Amino acid sequence: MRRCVKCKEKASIYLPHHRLSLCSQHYVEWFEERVQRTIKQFGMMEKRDRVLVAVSGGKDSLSLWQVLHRLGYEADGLYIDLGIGDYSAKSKELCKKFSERIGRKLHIVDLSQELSTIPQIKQLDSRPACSFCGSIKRYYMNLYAKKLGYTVVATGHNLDDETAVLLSNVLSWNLQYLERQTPLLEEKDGFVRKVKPLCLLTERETALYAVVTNIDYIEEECPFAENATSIDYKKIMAQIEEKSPGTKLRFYLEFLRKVRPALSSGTQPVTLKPCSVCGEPTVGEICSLCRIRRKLSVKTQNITELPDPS
Ligand code: Q46
Ligand code: ZN
Ligand code: ZN
Repeated sequence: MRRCVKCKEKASIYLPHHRLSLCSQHYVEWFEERVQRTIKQFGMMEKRDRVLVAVSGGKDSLSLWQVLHRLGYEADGLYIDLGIGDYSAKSKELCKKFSERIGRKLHIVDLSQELSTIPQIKQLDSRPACSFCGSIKRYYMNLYAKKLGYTVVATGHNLDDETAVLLSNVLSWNLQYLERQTPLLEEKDGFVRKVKPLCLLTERETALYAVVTNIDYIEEECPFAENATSIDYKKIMAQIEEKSPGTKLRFYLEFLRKVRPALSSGTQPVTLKPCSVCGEPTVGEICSLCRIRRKLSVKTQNITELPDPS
């Protein structure tokens, strides 16, 4: 029988890549300390910062919100209602309930009012929903963080998310994306600082934390997620991790330690300028969100210009 390394009681959790056995109570302590250490290690934020946590109703973002709150950070939530049927309705309710539970404010952005819902945009965009949904979410997170006076945006990306993206970027040698892959993006050119305090914790570890601390989170996946290529990369990484525990953590940390610094000194920094339509930072003339908005308005015009069937 495995025993908790802290209290010697029966362990309920074993973390193979740390060779660590813990009881539930000490697991929660370990998890929260690891988040705090990650924040310190990368200089992500200070207690004086105002933090906006991007919450989706899933285990990662709600766990992150809870940990930051327990660690004493001034952390509120931002939920973007993407209008994806029951999935959005249910996840919004869970976020509201959770914000009441921890007594912190939840800001809600309704995409149907701001732009259009993800399923509606999907009808006129041939790309996988996740590719434009991701940039829409980043746009509104940044915009609302600035509007509401937050100094940091925190997202619940975990080690599995980070290594899946890293593997995909390495396989295509996308140097520009690799250079931007970091758990801390400093405030710059109209972007609020962005941090990923769960980047050294696996999906399984976050799920355990959510279960042990009774977080009510949405278990269903977004209906568009099944087409996401990142799922395949996650599966590959999981197979390697199974055979050789610790690979994911090593892959990610060694990239940050050895490869990324060399990349940032060798690549040309991307120049950003204000979008000529909305003024938000972008690499081109018009930002991706305004291009979607333009497509939507063309479509609406076409609909209104159709002859009256009567
Ligand atoms: S919400 Fe949006 Fe995700 Fe759904 S459409 Fe893809 S990116 S999967 S985290
Ligand atoms: Zn214990
Ligand atoms: Zn724009």
